[in-house]
Amino acid sequence: MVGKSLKLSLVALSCAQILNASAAIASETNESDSNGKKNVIYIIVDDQRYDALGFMNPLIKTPNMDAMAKNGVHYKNAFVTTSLSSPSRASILTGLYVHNHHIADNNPNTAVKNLKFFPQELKKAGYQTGFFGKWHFGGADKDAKAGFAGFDRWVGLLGQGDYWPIDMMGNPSKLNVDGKLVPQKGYITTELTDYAIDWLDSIDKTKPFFMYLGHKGVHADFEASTKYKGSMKNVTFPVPASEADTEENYKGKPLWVKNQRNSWHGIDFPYNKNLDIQTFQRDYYETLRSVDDSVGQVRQYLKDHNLDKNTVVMLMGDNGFMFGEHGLTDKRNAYEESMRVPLIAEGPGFSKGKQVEEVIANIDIAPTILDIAGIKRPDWYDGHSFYGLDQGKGKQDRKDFFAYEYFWEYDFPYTPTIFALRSSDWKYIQPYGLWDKEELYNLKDDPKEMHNLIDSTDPKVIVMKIEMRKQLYQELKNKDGDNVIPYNERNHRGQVFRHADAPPMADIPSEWKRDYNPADKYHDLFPDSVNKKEFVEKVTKAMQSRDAAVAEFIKVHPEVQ
Ligand SMILES: [Ca+2]
Repeated sequence: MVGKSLKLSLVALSCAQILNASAAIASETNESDSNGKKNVIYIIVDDQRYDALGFMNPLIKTPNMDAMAKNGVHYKNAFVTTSLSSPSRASILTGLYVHNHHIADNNPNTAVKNLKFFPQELKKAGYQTGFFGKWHFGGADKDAKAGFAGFDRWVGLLGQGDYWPIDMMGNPSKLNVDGKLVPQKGYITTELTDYAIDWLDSIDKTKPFFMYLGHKGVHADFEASTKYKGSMKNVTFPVPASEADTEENYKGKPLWVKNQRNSWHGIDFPYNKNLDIQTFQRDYYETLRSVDDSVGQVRQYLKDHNLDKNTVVMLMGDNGFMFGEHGLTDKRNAYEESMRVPLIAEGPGFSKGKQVEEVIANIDIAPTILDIAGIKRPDWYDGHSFYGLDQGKGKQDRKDFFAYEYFWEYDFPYTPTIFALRSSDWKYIQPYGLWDKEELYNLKDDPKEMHNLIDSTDPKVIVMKIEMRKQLYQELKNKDGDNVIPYNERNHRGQVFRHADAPPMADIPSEWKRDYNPADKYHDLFPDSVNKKEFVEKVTKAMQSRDAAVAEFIKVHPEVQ
């Protein structure tokens, strides 16, 4: 088995990173936590992509999230190990990869009953615990009541919930409040915040608390509050260079990527609508502004009640979101805009105004929050704490890579099962179960993933490919040491519609095209290596002379019948 770090200088820490870390140790002092246990507020925003932050994108406004980053730590390289609500949220609450918690998609799943959630550990340690908003995995949100998953107080959406108090069937929307269905009264982001602040007001301030605030915003279809509707009408967003349907953009890309353009989650037929992606983005960022207001209200409450010095506030997206990159919308795939999320933390133990470069994943949230609460990391966790990492602490316990896994859904059949390994500088992607291309990107040189290096003949790149494939396979083993693919019962055809004026499907890659009896027909059945070309030439030559050798053998050994 390969060790904690990919054994190549290509992924080693740069000198600049080491210097930054040393400077951090020298200059930072923690705020006092002498008042006892620290409180934690974890805010999870639905589908917030990594750069949906005002300080990263000057076209948008998130002043309260920006203030958090200024007062805390911004983890620049934060990711989810599966870019889909249910699996990602299950990973956040259990500290496990999907292949260990088994919540593979958004459908109901009885596996949810056997999982151990980190708030249960907080509860045991004397924390008051409150859940507000979107749970959305395993189907548990309908039956949940106070006590479920370690939460004393439960105010949950049913499924995805609704922005306004009318559901998609035209009926009144309901919230699950401690096991009772209660009518939703107003705009969901505001209402959830009110419930959360009422709870903060009601709890015993002499005891520690943990609050999980899971917003519906900013999930599609985006519906901004009346306060912000139309507030971005004059904004024009840049179009990603990878969006155009050009030969250059799809050179080296898997066939499924081009084929997904004309689908529910593709730029040519998004949600089967004639959708203007500029308007779509404006709606997204207008909707995000109410979420940002919510962050502001929570932070203000902490300040007003003198709780800010002893309360960690952490903000994260549950997955990224694509606005046309590679011709795609939505999420699920392993490209950066899909799997990368915002992550900011402020409060006791976190530096002020610092950026962390190290790779962090959603499986690290549970051990980190337990660490903040002074609780030992459960030994079954896949993730590791990043508390103190901004000051150089705990680096030895962390890997500089993680596995990405997405399991094919019959609902949205154009995105295949995808396995990937993301290190600090490189990404290897493998589609599973279909005849298509692998991908390898040097993210340092190619952050937008435009140049697939999988067929590179550079020996260093070949070694990287081999190493990353091996490491990925190791990382995807479950607790029993098996590589297993989970799946759910199928009950419908899925979103298969394509627009009638479909452009042609992706062509077979030119490097795969051959005439009859190609000399290298066994090339791709031999393991890859730096010397593979010479090896295959030798083997091919030997195999070509095989028939003559057999004829010679028969001639020399007439006695063999
Ligand atoms: Ca989501």
